[in-house]
Amino acid sequence: MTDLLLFGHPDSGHACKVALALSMAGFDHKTQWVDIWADPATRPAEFLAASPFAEVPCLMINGVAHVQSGAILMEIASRFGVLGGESAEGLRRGREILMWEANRIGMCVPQLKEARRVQNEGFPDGAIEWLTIRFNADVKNFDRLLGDANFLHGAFPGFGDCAVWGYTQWLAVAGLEPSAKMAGWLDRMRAHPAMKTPAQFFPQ
Ligand SMILES: N[C@@H](CCC(=O)N[C@@H](CS)C(=O)NCC(=O)O)C(=O)O
Repeated sequence: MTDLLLFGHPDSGHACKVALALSMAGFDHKTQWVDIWADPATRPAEFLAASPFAEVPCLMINGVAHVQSGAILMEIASRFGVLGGESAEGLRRGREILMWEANRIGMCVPQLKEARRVQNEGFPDGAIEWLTIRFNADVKNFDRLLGDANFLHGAFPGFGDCAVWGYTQWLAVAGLEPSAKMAGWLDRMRAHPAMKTPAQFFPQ
């Protein structure tokens, strides 16, 4: 039996991506809450030894550390043959969505969420507008990627859907509006039986 331990925090969309994938795959796993707002040096020694940048998520698979949310999602899908990892086509689809998400949504939405939290303090003039313009382009491309399907992987959500969920779950918090297609997808994701709130994924 595979031993899975996920280090994370409810404020981390990157960690939520992995927690959702484990939940959707139905894998039993343990989680450990790591305080991402505290001085990194105060984080648990086991975590600091496993995560080179002291960042979450970090997934221990049979005691071996895996970091970087996209790489972890690919590991889960390909190693266990789940969430798109059942076929070469599903893996390719997921990889393409992961690269796109990391460069686009994963770049602007976390920043806009953080800007709201700190009331724009430290964000240079024009940064919010620029990030918002980028997000508006991302929404149009999300619509193209989704097409007429229910999920980015088709009839069922895959690891690409988990990646995009990570931060789009907080569009309202970031002061952003989804398109109608994206809103429908968010509703379907939220209604999935494996979905949990960030606090449920990472209880303290
Ligand atoms: N590229 C990384 C980003 C991970 C990341 O930025 N983690 C943040 C939380 S969202 C973190 O652990 N921050 C704590 C710190 O930097 O001290 C991934 O995809 O996993």
